[in-house]
Amino acid sequence: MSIKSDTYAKWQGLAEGELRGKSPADLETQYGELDVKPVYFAEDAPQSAAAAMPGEAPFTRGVRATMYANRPWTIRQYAGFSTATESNKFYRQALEKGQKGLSVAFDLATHRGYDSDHERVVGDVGKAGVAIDSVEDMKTLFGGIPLDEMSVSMTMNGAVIPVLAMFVVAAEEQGVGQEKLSGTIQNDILKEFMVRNTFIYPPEPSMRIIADIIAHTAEFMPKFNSISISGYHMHEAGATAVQELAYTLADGIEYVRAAQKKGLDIDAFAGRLSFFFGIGMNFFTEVAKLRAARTLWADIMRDLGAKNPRSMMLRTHCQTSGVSLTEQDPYNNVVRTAYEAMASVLGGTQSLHTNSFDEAIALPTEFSSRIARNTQLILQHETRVTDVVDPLGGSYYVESLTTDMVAKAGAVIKDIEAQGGMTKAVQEGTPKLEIERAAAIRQTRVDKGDDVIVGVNRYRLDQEDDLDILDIDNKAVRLEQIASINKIRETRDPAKWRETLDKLREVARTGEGNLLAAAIDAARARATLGEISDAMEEVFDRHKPSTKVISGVYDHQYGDDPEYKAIQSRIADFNVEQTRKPSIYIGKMGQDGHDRGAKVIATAFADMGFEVHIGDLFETPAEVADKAIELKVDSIGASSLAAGHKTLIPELIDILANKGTGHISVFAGGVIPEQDYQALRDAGVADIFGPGTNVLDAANAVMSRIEGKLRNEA
Ligand code: MLC
Ligand code: 5AD
Repeated sequence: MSIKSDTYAKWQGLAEGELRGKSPADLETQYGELDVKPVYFAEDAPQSAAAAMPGEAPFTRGVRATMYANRPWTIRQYAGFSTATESNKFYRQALEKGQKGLSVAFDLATHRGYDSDHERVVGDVGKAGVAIDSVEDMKTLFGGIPLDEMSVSMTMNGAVIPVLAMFVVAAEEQGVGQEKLSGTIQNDILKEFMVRNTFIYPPEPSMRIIADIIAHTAEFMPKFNSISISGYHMHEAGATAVQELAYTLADGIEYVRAAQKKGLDIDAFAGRLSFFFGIGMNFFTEVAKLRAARTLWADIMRDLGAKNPRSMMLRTHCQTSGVSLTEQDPYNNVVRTAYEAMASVLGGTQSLHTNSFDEAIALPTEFSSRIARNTQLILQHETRVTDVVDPLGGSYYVESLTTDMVAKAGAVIKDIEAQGGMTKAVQEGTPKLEIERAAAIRQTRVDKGDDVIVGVNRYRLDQEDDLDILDIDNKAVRLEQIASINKIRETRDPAKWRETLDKLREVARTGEGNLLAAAIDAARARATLGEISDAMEEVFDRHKPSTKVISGVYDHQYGDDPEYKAIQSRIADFNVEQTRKPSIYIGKMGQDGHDRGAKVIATAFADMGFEVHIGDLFETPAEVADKAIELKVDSIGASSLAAGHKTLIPELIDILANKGTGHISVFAGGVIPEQDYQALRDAGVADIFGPGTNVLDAANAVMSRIEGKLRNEA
């Protein structure tokens, strides 16, 4: 919104006196789609703000009349690693020390519907979360935790049917009926196709799964939130605040429609839809984003036919931003997280995860998770921000930003709807590309120093201190998991097992009956996660993503920048000398779907002049080696963000050597702890690019290596 009135003109006059030749307009700024002035007045805020009531639709000021004055948000730290036994120990300790709700992180094998003994998950078991193969694991995970009292969130999307089924059966065997379960399942598949990439089935059957879960929970699990419609991962992938807001609510509309199509009355399920947003460093924008989200959702739901005010409430979990945190000078991350937590709370979140300061390096240790949890405890108990409802309500700036975001995101949603809705948009891939464009722009701003990151592109330390990090022995976890899967297979009743899986397959094929209900029976009969998932895959198939890369962002943002021109002409010279471009294969191995980094590198390198081949997600080292050899590339960039690097990258180098193609240089990039650098170098990795690496520096390093190799051969 850009109101430039008499008051503003008067201020401009005063400002000019201080600016010594600069114009007040030079102080205006832009956050993506939002134009921001250096000062706001009453006239910038909408009139309606003056009387807006918390606890009343459209809930701009919060979903409860009393908010934290009556009950603070839930401190809900997302965690999970190694085995169910280890994670259970961690949860119980966290709850003793002030955490209020649980939030389970599963490993990538589980996410993608593979048992721990599957050949495609050798590097992933127990790494980025806890490994769950069966009901027995699930029972261990919640041992000593009364599931009728503790609300449990589970971040699960692809393998949502077996995981929720196993949760229900684990509770049942604890003596807790499903009607008593409170918690949330993420169950948000559209954003998986867009950014998070832990889908299993194609979009259509995936949407049916969601509708089945909404139907089942609405009937049998009234206290359980059937979905957590998530913008967080878009945020992490580089989306602007307006994109995050618009795409998330547009996803929400699709889920409501999918459930309505199943014949459900909107007010029967809408009160249990929940949301999830990422909260980054742009403090006031993030506060306004949550206020705008509530405002928009209430309107959307009314338009979709909701009558009950509860159906119009946007209740949300928030997580502080992982991408805003740095590998360099990592204790700075404590400060960043605290500001982000404050923004989440001033925005009115219902539940919050604060990241640990070692986020950009590894999974949290006991120490770093204690600090993260205490960040929230201090906020709740010491700062007094909980005493007053929506304390920023009425701030000219915040109200104006809120209105602006409602308008901008509202327009994007309208546009998506006019073109056929979000499922269609996701299938066409447009939102994904828009987010990737925003991410690439953001990266160039950081590389050029336009956006300051303390300790990375400014005030960098000469010498970084060592940091203790959590290291998981995934080989040991895998062996342990395989032993327990084998035990289950030996001890279960094979007839019952076969019968329940056949039934599940039939429900999938005919569309009659509920997939979750059928899977609960299969879980009771001790079918494993992989088996339940496979039964559905036989009918639904496995989704094969296609990888598109945008181009031109680096060229556009850098223009005539001398360093950029230098690397471009270095590559152009190579092209003249060798009569071909230097080439790189960007590979993502294992079940790690975090592809923002890989996409940014692919875009940037292509703009600079490399021949870039980007691999499919989820390849094995052997598949990457075969493609790289076939394409005759000079180099491979292996991007790893889920801790599989120590297993997968050495394996890739071995395969290349065994095939007589050891001349292909392998680079590693992503979240790789300093402690692992030597082992990777010993394995033959040419260079390692951690978070915060300047992309131009990386390109120069790759060029040096390629040119060096050619010189040696000559
Ligand atoms: C709350 N209550 C009040 C109140 N405030 N009652 C009276 N006065 C007040 N002021 C009541 C609520 O109505 C509710 O009861 C109960 O207290 C609990 O409060 P809540 O606000 O609903 O909180 P909570 O139970 O914590 O639920 C929050 C939620 C839920 C709705 C956002 O969906 C949730 O917990 N989500 C977490 C999702 C999560 O952890 N995701 C991690 C993703 S990590 P009632 O009866 O109304 O329910 C990830 C990373 C990755 O995705 O990629 O791997
Ligand atoms: N334990 C704790 N936090 C995790 N995250 C991801 N996996 C785990 C885990 N196993 C957090 C990180 C990451 C975000 C997606 O969730 O903050 O950025």
